[in-house]
Amino acid sequence: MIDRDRISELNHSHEQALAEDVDYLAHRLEREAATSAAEVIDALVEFSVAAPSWAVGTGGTRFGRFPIGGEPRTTEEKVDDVACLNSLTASNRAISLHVPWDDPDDPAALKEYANSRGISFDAMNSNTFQDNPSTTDDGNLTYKFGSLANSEKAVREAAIEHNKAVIDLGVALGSRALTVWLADGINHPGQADHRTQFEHVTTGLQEIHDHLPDDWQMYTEHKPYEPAFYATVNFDWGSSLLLAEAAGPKASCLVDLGHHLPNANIEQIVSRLAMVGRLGGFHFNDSKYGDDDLTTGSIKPFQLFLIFCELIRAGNGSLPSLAYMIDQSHNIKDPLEDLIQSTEAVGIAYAQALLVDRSGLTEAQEGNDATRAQELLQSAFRTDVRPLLAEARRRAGGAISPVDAYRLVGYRAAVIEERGMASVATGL
Ligand SMILES: [Mn+2]
Repeated sequence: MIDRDRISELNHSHEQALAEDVDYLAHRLEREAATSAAEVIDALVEFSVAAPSWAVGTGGTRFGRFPIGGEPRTTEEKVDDVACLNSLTASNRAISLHVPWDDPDDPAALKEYANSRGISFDAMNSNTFQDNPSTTDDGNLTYKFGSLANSEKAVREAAIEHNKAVIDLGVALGSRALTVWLADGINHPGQADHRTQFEHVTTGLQEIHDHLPDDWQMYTEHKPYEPAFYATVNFDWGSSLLLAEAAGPKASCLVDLGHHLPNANIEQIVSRLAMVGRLGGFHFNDSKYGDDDLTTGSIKPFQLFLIFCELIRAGNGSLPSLAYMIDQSHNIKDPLEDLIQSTEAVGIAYAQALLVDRSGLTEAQEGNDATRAQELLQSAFRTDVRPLLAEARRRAGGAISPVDAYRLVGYRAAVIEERGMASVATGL
């Protein structure tokens, strides 16, 4: 964690300019927007997007990995990195674990460790896309041909047991949700039967759902392809919805922004899932071609804005309480800098969506005034709301300029000193 006094010292040189920017924007919004600057700042102070434990290390591609140094060696060190991130952004108050990449021996101690640093545990992620000796009977079973969809009953049972164990671990950590993303699928036409695979997954998810405590949620996360390149069992939002509905009342769909075929209208998918009460949460990232895991908002910021417009629509003017999480893999940048930028992008889209004149938009829609509707959306989207984000961070004890502050405090150099240049995060 970065000392609060050090952050306020770094904020000092930005404070005058920020106050002027916020003042200017407050006057403009009062004149032009449906929401005041004060309301947006309050909403941003409350907002938190979880950071994934696997994104604080350097990700790679199948062509290699270029470690940055000082990468977390343990789950505790991943928590330290997220605590550092949160001390700067004041909006990453939870970490999402991936099991067994993260498999603490003493969950109570880990919970205590994280909570003392202001970090709680977001949705747990079960991993059945690779063989893990602890969950595949020490190598006697393999997920090579799938987990919940596998043709062998013993493998399906091992995958179910693993998910139940992840729930139990999450309970000990204070988490409230399980996210199930499955690599299960088919690489070669004819290799397996589409319907049989889907029925196996449905049965497995029902069993896992029955293991959820009363106050838990389960999220089904779809993805069109990769690592299965011909057919994936849970390949689109329709399959995800069928699985969530079949699994039970605590199941809903998780939308990963990179898990759609090119040009899919993700905001419309969000609208549909929210309409039927099965929208569970998000994995934020951005992409140009496929599951590129690029910095959120770096490629399609307008899409991100339109998604938040649908969320505000679903919440009748405010953001619904869903699981909001970043899911990215960083190959070139310092992972923490990239998470700062992604967190900022999510906040910008949220703030801009709050500015939309919703009653004016409804009026334009009912009058079939497409021009007016576009004016209203563009007016919100073109507003530079960054001063409101900076002000929200400042009020919550974070940094006005978080990337600069991160560099000035020398966090990366300090963790390289402590953890070494060759440290590797578990799971990477
Ligand atoms: Mn994801």
